[in-house]
Amino acid sequence: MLKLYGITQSRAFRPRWLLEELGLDYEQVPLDFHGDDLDSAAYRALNPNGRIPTLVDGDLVLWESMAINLYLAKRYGVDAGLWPDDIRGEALALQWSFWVMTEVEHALLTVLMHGRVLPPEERDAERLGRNRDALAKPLGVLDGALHGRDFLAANRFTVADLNVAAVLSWCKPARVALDEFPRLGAWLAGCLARPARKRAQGLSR
Ligand SMILES: N[C@@H](CCC(=O)N[C@@H](CS)C(=O)NCC(=O)O)C(=O)O
Repeated sequence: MLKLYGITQSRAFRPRWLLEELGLDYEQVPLDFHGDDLDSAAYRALNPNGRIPTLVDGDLVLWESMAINLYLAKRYGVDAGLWPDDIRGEALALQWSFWVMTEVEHALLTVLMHGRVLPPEERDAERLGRNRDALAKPLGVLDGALHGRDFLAANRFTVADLNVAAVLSWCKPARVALDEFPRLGAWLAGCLARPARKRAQGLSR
């Protein structure tokens, strides 16, 4: 059986959402990034980075949330339509997955940490403002890409949408308003409304 290491309140949410979309049998091993769960020799043998998530599928051990999802979608998601049908769609799935990690993730996580998560005395208003401002450009790029299309890599929801939406799901807790990006806002709401996303996060609605 597939094994996913990492609590859902971490980047392990990304593969967990996809596993729910795929309807596969999997075991989640809820290692936490708080405390010393990730320091054990047994876990470091799987993931020498000491980070979550890690996926184990038979003798394949994979880390990096986007790589895990691209693998799962290609290996198990063709029939479900989660992997694009042609090389053009595959290229777009790679593009958007790399893009969200390099152009969005760091700034959005910084806004989340310095706006909401860190204790008030550890928050840095300058970093918060700078990273909030830095988000305007990539969010505008995504909004523009959704002009005249409903999905990122095919004419249906695929792993490209899931990977980008999973990162952008931090917008709400980070209080990043999307009013200026109406197409992005509507697309994101549609992605996050999927039953598999709610199951992955244990939400009923
Ligand atoms: N690029 C990695 C990042 C993984 C990562 O940083 N995970 C966090 C939890 S969300 C973690 O394990 N932090 C523990 C630490 O940094 O010590 C991915 O997307 O999988």
